Amino acid sequence: MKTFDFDVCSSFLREIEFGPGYKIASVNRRDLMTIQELVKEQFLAVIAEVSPEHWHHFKNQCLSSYHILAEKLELAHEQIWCKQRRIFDEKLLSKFKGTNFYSDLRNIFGEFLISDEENLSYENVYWRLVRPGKPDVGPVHADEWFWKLGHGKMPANCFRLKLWLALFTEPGLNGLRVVPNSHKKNDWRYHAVFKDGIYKPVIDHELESLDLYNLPLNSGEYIIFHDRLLHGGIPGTGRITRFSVEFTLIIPEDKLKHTNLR
Ligand SMILES: O=C(O)CCC(=O)C(=O)O
Repeated sequence: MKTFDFDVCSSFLREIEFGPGYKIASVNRRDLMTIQELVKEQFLAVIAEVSPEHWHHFKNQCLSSYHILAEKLELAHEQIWCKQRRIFDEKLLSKFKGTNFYSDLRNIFGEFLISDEENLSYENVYWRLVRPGKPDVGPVHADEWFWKLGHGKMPANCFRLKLWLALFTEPGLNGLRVVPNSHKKNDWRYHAVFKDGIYKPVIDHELESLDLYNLPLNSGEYIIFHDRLLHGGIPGTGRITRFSVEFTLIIPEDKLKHTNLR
C-alpha cells in the first residue's frame, strides 16, 4: 500500500510551480464510472424536484445527451442548474471520498481539506454541465481573484490548488482552456462585478491577446493547477454536453519545502 512521501509531493508541486502551472493525470475506469454515477444520481434528484414529469425521460439517457432532451422539453436550464444544485451533498461526498482517485490524492498530498466557499459546513465538490453552443462555461480568470474578493475563508498556513476532472468531454472541443505559465506573472488585471450574491472577477484583458490553449482532455483525465493560473471553460464547440467536476484542495504549507506555492 502506498503512503505519503514528502519527496513525491515536493516534486509534484515543483512541476506545477516551475512548469506551466498545471499537471495532468487520470483516474481509473472504475472511478470514472463511479463519479459519473454520483453526478447522475444528483442530476436525477434535481430533475425529480424541479420537473418530476420529465424524470423518466432522463433516467435512461446518458448525461452527455442532456442538451437534446433539455431543448426538446424546453427546460429552464439556467434557473435549474444554479451552483447550489450542483454541489455534492454529504452522502455523495462520502462516496466520492471512497474512490481510489481520492486515496491517490491523499497519498500525493498527505492531509488536505477541500474548501467550503459556499459555507455549507462540509467540503464543496461540484460539477458543471456545458451544452454545445451555449454560454454555460466559466469565464477566464485565476482562482486567486475569487479568494481576494472575499469568496471563501482560508485556514492559516495553507495554500490552494484547484482540481478539474473531465467526466464527459470531447478532447479540445469542450473542456478546460488555460494560459500556460500565466501563474508566473502577477499583474493580470481584472475588476469585480456583483452577480449571484457575490463579487465575481472579470478579466480586463482581451481574450484574443492571451495564449489560451484548449486542453485535449479525455473523460477521466484531470488537471491540478496553480491558484494564479488563468483558465476558463472552452465554449462548447463539440456535439455532447460536457460534464466535469471541480474542487479546491487546501494543503498545509509544511509540504512546501523547495517550492513557493503561497
Ligand atoms: O469548467 C468551466 O467551464 C470553468 C471551470 C473553472 O472556472 C474553474 O475550475 O475554476
